[in-house]
Amino acid sequence: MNPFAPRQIKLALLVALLASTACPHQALGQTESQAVGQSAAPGRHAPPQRSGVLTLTLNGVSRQISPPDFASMPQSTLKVHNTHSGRDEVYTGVAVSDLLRASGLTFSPETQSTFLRSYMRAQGTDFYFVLYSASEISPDLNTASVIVATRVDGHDLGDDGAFKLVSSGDKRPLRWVRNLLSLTLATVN
Ligand SMILES: Nc1nc2c(c(=O)[nH]1)N[C@H]1C(S)=C(S)[C@@H](COP(=O)(O)O)O[C@H]1N2
Ligand SMILES: [Mo]
Repeated sequence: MNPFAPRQIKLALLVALLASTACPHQALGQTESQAVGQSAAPGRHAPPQRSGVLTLTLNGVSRQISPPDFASMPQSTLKVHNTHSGRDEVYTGVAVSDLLRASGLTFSPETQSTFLRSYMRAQGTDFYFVLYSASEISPDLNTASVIVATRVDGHDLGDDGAFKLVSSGDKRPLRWVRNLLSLTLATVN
């Protein structure tokens, strides 16, 4: 049969059209670049997939941290003004610097050269992710606080999940990550 018969071409076009209209964002094999910039419609969040445990990865070694682990760590409080909601909020949780310290990473003259070119990638269950430089999350180098919050205003985080990354240094809450799933440290060579 002639492979270029008009019927075959029409069929191929139809198949291609159907494939392209299938919602790519629902695909399980979603790539990071597709996920970047995705966000819920203004004022409404996508149905949240709640975060349960946090995966902390340092030097390629991952550690799972659960809410009970968090409760046993030193608690930090962060008062911030959420310019998105227009409200003042008080978050409590664990400072990222304390999490990193517990995994062996602190700023010191010995770690300085690596530290200054390292960054942390914070990702939510919806694949939304942001970067912080290691210097930005170190109280030795920065006045801002960055915490993994587990509570806000005395109650749990609700739809924002078990964990939410919050920083006091940002003027807008764009790098606050709801339903935080992972924190991954990496160094630029
Ligand atoms: N997991 C996750 N966190 C996220 C986002 C997102 O799409 N997913 N959007 C960010 C953006 S762009 C903003 S403005 C704030 C809004 O947070 P709020 O709606 O909870 O106030 O959350 C940030 N954190
Ligand atoms: Mo936003």
